[in-house]
Amino acid sequence: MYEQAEPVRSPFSGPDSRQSSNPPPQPRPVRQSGSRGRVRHGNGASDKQRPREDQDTSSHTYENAEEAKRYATSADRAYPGGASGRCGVCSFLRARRSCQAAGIAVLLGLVAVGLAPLTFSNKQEISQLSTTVDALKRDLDNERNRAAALEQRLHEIEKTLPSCPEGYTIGRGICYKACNTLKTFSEADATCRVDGGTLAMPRDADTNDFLVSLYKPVNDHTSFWFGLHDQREEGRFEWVDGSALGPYNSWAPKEPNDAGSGEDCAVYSAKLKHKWNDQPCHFQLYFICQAAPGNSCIFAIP
Ligand code: MMA
Ligand code: CA
Repeated sequence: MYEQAEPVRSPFSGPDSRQSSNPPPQPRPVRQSGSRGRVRHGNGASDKQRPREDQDTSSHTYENAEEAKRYATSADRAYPGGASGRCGVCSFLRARRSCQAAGIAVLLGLVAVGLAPLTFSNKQEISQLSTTVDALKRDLDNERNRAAALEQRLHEIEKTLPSCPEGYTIGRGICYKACNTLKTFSEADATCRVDGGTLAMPRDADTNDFLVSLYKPVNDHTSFWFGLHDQREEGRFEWVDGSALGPYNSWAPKEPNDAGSGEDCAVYSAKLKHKWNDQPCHFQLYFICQAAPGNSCIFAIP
């Protein structure tokens, strides 16, 4: 069995109680490589017999201790907690933090310098837009005022213009009225003349469309007389003012056909899709009058 080795003693430690006199204390023995027993030490004879390797090992131990001390000192410097290197580490860390802070400050400064023109530019644009919006608002107000003034002026002018007889509606500068009383063709025309007008004479498509839209609300499933006939000569239609029909007409298909015992007066026919038809003039039907604005007998009476 191995003997228990003596504890390692530092060359700086005090004299061993067992070795209070020379020779000076030796480093602790180490196991011989390949030896079966323990090498005694502590006496000169044994030490002299110690192999060189053992002495080297002892020297290493001493150097290691020195190195450990140096290491400890450097470790103290490198890591906080070490006694002697703490201030150095703190300084290092402070320096690092300062560097980082300085770097961040520089970056922020650069960003601020870069953003400053943009901010300035945006402020300028916002200011310009705000000015434009204000100008547009002023323009809008002015236009509203102008429109209100024009509307007022229009109402004043309308009051001075000749108006249609009561119940008539103006279309293309002429007054028209759809009457829902039953009359023969001649009775109807006579009634219109009381208002200073005649049966309606639609000489163009626009006027025709206007008349259809006028009488439909009065009645859209019957016929309305208007001022066209061929009573003087069969097949030669003329307006009630004696003028010829002209190029425009709105006859329904296969009309005028002078059906039955004769048909010489014209109507708007709901059953023929509001197209023209010729009918016997003695039929009692609704009718449409026309009158010039301000030409009513109502206004003509002193
Ligand atoms: C009725 C009458 C005529 C018209 C035909 C169309 C039967 O007669 O309104 O004037 O031409 O219908 O079918
Ligand atoms: Ca007919």
